[in-house]
Amino acid sequence: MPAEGEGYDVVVVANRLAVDRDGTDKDGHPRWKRSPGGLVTALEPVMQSQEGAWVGWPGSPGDAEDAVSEPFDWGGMHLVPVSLSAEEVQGFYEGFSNGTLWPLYHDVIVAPEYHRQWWEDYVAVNERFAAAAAEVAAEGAVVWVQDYQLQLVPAMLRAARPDLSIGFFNHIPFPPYEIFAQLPWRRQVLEGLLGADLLGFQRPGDAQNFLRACRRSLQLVPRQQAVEVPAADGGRRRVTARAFPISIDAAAMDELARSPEVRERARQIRADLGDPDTVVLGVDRLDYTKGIGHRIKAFAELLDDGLLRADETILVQVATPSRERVEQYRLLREDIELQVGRVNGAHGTLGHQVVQYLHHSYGREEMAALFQVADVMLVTSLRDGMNLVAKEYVAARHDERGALVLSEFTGAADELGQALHVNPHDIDGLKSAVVQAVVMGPREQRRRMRSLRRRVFEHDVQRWARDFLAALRPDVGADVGAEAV
Ligand code: GDG
Repeated sequence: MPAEGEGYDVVVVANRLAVDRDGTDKDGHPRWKRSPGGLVTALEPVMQSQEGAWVGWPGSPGDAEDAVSEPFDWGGMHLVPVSLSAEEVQGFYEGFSNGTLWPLYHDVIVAPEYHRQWWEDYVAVNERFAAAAAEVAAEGAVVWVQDYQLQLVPAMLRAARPDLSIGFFNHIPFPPYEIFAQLPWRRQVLEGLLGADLLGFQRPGDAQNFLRACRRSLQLVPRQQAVEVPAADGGRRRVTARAFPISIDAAAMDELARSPEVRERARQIRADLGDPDTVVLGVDRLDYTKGIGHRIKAFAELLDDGLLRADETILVQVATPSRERVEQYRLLREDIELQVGRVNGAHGTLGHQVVQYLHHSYGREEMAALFQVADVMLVTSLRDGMNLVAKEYVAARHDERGALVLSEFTGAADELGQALHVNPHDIDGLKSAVVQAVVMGPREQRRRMRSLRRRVFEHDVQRWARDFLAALRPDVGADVGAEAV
């Protein structure tokens, strides 16, 4: 524990730091830029107003030449890097997090691998994150742990620092017990999570799955979204598990999309695509949970059937490179690229590819422009905690045009009732929804888009952070995004 009167009142613990490395300045010091993504946006105001620290991995192995291991201050936050060796990156991150937990928690779309060495790395790295948080948190601080990579941190932290208020948010689904039960270390994971006071999940069903797992595996009886566990002082402690659906910084996306540069870029993209009647868009990390193959299959069949015309329609698929050192992701890339090649081979003409496949990552401006070009947005995840892309599309459509096709297996489907909901496994149903979206008239687009926008703007990421922190510790929650209220 820090000396009396020292330390930080709010501590976020996440796999990644809030900043990304941006080269080195002329004096050889590391330069940093803010990480993209909603989490940093949502938490920055509370971090700045409340003496906040952020604990996370800087993104390159600790034994790399340019590794950073000393804490530093940046953008009004205190940043605490946690070093991982190259072996730990492999065992903890690529292995246990992305080769075991990710597929297990996404309904075993691919088979999870169970390796005892990966588990040992996961435990060791979670210990390091917990120790770093324990060292910087002030007496009675709030610590908010993020995501499936760090499920053991709550209990480890509580053992070291029973004075803290500990929250945890799971960004991905929590699976039904029948699937979770495969995990050889299921008790340890549940006990790790139960170190928190408040556990946040994307959907109510995820929270229920967690509570059912506690009943089945630990014989704890849930009551009113909570279980009671033994406390260090010999008494009982309540652990609450509830849904707090995450969102985006809707106002920021709206402002970006309205900017003259982005609008001009949207016009240019449409012209570069040959001014087709209909642009259909997909934007995803190249991940097997996102149903990219299902969407291309449906699109290809619509071309085969003559229900879409290759000279009038284009599918733009941005597939952002992701987890490229994990075998399943390499195989997925090969499958998708083969599929794209086949469709273009069958339906393309000289100078015109009907599927524009882009294996790159783009800046936010380009994303906002692409959203405005898209007459139809396709989100066909087989399983997805929330899916922020669906919400970003809505926030970018200030013109109230466009149609969103949305998988019912996303958290976003619970909130976005006016999207066209699909079961991506049902290829015929998916094809019908795409056709319905393509032919949807402007009046219906507007009616649906207005309702979608209302939801996304009222439930933005600032509200998500405020609601969570207010439930964990009302004195802290009141400050989050206060200027936006
Ligand atoms: C996990 C859960 C949950 C993507 N490519 C580029 C780019 N992106 C941005 C998107 C969006 C974010 O990345 C992806 O968020 P998603 O929610 O769609 O999906 P995951 O990465 O799987 O996120 C998910 C989320 O955590 C939050 O809790 O919703 O269910 O799986 O913001 O726009 N951004 C830029 N260039 C790209 O090429 N700038």
